Amino acid sequence: MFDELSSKLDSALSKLRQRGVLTEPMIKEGLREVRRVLLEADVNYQVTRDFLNRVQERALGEAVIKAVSPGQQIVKIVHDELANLMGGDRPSLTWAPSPPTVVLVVGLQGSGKTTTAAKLARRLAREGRSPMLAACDLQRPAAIEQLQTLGRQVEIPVHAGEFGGDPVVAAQAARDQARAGGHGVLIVDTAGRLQIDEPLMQELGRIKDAVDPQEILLVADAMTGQEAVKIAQGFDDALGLTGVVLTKLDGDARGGAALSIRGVTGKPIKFVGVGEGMDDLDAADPQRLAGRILQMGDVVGLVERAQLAIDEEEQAKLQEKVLGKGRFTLEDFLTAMRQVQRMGPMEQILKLIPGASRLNVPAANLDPKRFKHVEAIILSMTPEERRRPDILNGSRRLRIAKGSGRPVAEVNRLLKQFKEMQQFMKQMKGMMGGLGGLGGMPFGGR
Ligand SMILES: Nc1nc2c(ncn2[C@@H]2O[C@H](COP(=O)(O)OP(=O)(O)OP(=O)(O)O)[C@@H](O)[C@H]2O)c(=O)[nH]1
Ligand SMILES: [Mg+2]
Repeated sequence: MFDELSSKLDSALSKLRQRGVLTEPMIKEGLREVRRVLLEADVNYQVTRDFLNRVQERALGEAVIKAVSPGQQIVKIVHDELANLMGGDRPSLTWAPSPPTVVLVVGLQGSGKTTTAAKLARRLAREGRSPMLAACDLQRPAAIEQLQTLGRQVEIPVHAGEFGGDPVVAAQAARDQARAGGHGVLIVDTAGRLQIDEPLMQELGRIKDAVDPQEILLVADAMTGQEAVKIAQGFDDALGLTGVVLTKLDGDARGGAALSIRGVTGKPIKFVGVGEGMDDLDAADPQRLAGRILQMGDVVGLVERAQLAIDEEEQAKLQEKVLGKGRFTLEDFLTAMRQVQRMGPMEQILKLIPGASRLNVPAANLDPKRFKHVEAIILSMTPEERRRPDILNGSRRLRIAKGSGRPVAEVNRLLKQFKEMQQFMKQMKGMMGGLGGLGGMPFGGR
């Protein structure tokens, strides 16, 4: 998978990796080579440009980690940004509030729709979703048979429409049957064409209207590179896709489709086909895909650990402040906040904290924008003010408000929250006598 892209990226980046010191011209030179490699792999021009701008910005701006070489740090940045190109987080399917969830599988002829439908059914069966398949490609008798055969192979029931019949009627009947049979998911296989044309889109549009699918997945052949991106755009314009399944990644696909689809269409790759077998469908994990493209897992892991170590150092210092003798200042507050931010989206972190869902934190307070505002306010203070917020009188607050571009009321609110937090920490200190962890960070409830 992506063999050529991998080895070329490797040689482009290994030059950077080998140097002890990296100057700006060296970085730019190295990234120019990365650019060439990406374009050769048929990655969209605009996507490549944005990608390199982000990498360069980070490479020039990021704090140097002493434990690793600058080149290794760049490898990690490239890795992260490759994953970001493909969406960053692992995408999931949307489930209907009342079953069955309908998944419409669409795509051009020979892209792998029927195979993917059966693979997906097997996958979802293993997850306990009790799927059913619907054969709604009624143009060729062989198409119906193919799905029936695959259905038997993966032991999933198939509702087949009648050869030459109306696929809309067949899809509706399949949905009724799935509902009656208590199936959790209905996967609808549809007909393909050689290219996007009006009759196909109209037919798919009618099926969509009739069965109201939660997911419309485009199955696209990764070997076609940029062409797959164009096809995805066409299908999205006509139907509104919820995601893409890239097939034939086991072949010598160059990577262009995988790296461009999300950037150009905004649609996530949800699964990837990696072979003809019924188990050859992987959930598309951008981190893992990035790892496969950039086969430098050792370097990425090394930098991650070094970053983690820095975080741990900071955290130990914080903990000392919170529970030990030190005084918790606004500076520490900022550090803590940045750490929390680095962990990922607030909602996800909250899910990990037992009982946090009951805290009823208003959604607006979890907004990363709010973090930015708090950061701007604290950064507009002098170091003295950050350490001793008591000196912040009215005129100082006004100056900070102007400096940060936030209303005075917000400055006041932050200071009030900070004070509450200091008090809370004092209590904790009393309770815990210096033991235990940092505890819950306040998420800025009013
Ligand atoms: N190597 C490989 N082959 C695949 C993959 N997915 C599908 N194929 C093969 O691609 C060919 C076409 O697959 P189908 O599932 O029949 O494609 P389709 O989109 O349903 O085709 P039509 O119904 O004719 O439009 C078959 O030989 C599949 O085995 C994959 O991920 N890797
Ligand atoms: Mg088919």
